[in-house]
Amino acid sequence: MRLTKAYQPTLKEVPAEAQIASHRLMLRAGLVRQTSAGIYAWLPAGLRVLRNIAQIVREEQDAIGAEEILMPTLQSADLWKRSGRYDAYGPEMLRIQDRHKREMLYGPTNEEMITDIFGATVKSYKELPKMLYHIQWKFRDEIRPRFGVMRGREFYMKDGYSFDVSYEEAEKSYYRVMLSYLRIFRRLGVQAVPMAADTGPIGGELSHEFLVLAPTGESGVFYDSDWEAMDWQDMSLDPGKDEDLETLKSLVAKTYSATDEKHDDGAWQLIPAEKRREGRGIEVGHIFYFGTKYTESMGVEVSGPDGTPFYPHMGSYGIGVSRLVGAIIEASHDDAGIIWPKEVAPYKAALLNLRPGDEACDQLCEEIYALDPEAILYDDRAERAGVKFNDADLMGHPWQAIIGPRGAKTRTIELKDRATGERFELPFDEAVSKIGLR
Ligand code: 5CA
Repeated sequence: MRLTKAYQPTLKEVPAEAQIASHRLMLRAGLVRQTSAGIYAWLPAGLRVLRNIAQIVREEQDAIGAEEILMPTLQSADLWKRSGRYDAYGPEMLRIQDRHKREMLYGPTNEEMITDIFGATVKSYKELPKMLYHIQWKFRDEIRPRFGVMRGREFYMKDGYSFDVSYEEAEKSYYRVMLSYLRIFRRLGVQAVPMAADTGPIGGELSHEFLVLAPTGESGVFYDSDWEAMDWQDMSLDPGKDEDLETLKSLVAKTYSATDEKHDDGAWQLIPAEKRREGRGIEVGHIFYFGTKYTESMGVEVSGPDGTPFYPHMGSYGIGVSRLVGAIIEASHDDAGIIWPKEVAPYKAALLNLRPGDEACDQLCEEIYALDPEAILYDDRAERAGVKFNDADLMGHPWQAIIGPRGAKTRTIELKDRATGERFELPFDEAVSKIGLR
């Protein structure tokens, strides 16, 4: 994308209402605009990041055999009356009436809807297990929306649902999703730790939250440093193998982690002092096993091997996709701006033409840009070099390719690694392959 053509409204002033770094940076870098309290429009660069995150979530969910669907945002109140949650959910639910005076609502989550769809279409134990997910906008009328997309009213969530024949099978689904989540967060370039959690209005017995470690997080967290060492991509745990799921379960059971709500000082004292880590975290995911809570209350049965009907065991699994945009920035920024992890960055590189109009500079820039116009943000504006450097740092692309008249003559490209600040002077071929353009 050429910056002279792009809609990339960066702000010079720090917006007064933004209290935390990610909110300020998202507004300054032109990723989002607030349209009303807790509701945001996603602008091109922000939308790219949102989509990149959703795509990683999708790939890793598909890899454990989950199937993607898309349920609507609007739901009938009748569904929620069947489960008994229509009244229980309270003022956080946005209730709507259609022209026929039928009660509707903007979905805050989809347990009821998926249970209803499942019940109408799945009749036998032979069709189990099933794991379905969607990535869809949710609405919760939060009493105090704040911190930008971090606690919004309308937000983008991946929510998945599993159906199994028994507790034992449902527990496997649960740990399968946990493994998928740990891989997702790793790919997103953030350190996320699962922590035993309360179940709140979703209900159930077994639940973990995933917290991205960031100094400005809302929750206090305590964990064993072994969590930092675990590389879920390298550990080659196979979500299809029961023994690997057992391994994960025992790792989780023996490696301490807790939010301040659940912190246990006795267990904490047993960890060697040099391995104790205290900090803050942002809840980016939450998984639940709640057994037959919804299948029973909504009367959804399937027939078992001997023909006797039974209630399938369920779990539900959420990831805050839009919240993650803020959480990643909280975990990865400096005074100059955002530092995007490679897999989520809106562009692989910013290409800074320091002398637009200079023939050699223009030509070399065009040549680089042509390699992959989708992956490069080409700063071709007639602006001072300082302005371009500042904007590129603010926007946080993993690489900056800097072209000035001196380098252009010898076809040398100066690269700056945004994360480390390291600079490289490289010939054309080496430079473009380092950025990942070839
Ligand atoms: N039905 C379950 C799992 S699918 C559920 O709704 N769980 S949840 O309430 O914990 O939400 C899942 C995730 O959505 C949270 O971990 C959080 O990352 C994100 N989330 C929840 N509320 C908000 C909000 N107001 N703004 C942004 N993200 C949110």
